[in-house]
Amino acid sequence: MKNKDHEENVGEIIKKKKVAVVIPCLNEEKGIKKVLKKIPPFVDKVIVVDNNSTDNTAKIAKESNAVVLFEGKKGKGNAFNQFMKYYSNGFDADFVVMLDGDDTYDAREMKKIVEPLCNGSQVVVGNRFASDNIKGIMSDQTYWGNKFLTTMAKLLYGKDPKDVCTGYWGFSKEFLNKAKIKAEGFDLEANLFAEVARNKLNLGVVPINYRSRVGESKLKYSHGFLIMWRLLRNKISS
Ligand SMILES: Nc1nc2c(ncn2[C@@H]2O[C@H](COP(=O)(O)OP(=O)(O)O)[C@@H](O)[C@H]2O)c(=O)[nH]1
Ligand SMILES: [Mg+2]
Repeated sequence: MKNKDHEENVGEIIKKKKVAVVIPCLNEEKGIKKVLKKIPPFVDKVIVVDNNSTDNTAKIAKESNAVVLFEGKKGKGNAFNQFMKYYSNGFDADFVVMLDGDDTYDAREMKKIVEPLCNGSQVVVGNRFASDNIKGIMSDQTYWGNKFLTTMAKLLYGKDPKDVCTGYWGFSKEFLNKAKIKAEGFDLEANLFAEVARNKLNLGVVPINYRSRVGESKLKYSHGFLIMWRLLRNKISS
């Protein structure tokens, strides 16, 4: 009974909050269509940040009533910073959820990310390692690379993100008002985590499901070094 009351309470809180979703997207016409169909009804606004996709990503997003922001410089970090500019120029939201446009993260699970924000977490990460059959989805190299980067993040920052490279994040206003993101590309998530630590914010970790992507990944193994460097340089400069 207590749990049920709590569930209802969180549902009520979510309804009263303004929740926005940001999706960095480059040539994800197949994925974005699926993701947008799964966005839960409590979400007030969806923002897709496009980098001159050569396919129908922007068109599909606009047709679904998403705000489409344009970023000229390639990279997921640059796309996120374009959203940060939009946010600091007056776009108001209590909570912002970020996920990929490739349908690897389940938009229907978004409540799992928002719930800890309602309960006081200032940032939330979705942990893909809790997903069934994760080793069947990620190659061994990707799996162990992600494990290694997460251990490095934990050792350097004294805080355990469980999955530092996850693409499913939830942000509070406190975080969005304080975070300074220098990452231009796939070091974005490492930078987000470093900013949680630098600003001494509390981090919630929730188990999520993860599936194979639609379309082609832009991530290369060499990006592992970029992520390592981001973890190190932010630690050194903090
Ligand atoms: N706007 C924008 N989005 C990007 C860029 N690079 C990657 N993304 C998006 O960032 C998300 C994560 O990229 P993805 O290729 O799925 O990487 P992976 O999840 O690590 O395999 C996807 O939604 C991509 O479309 C970029 O240069 N610009
Ligand atoms: Mg992806």
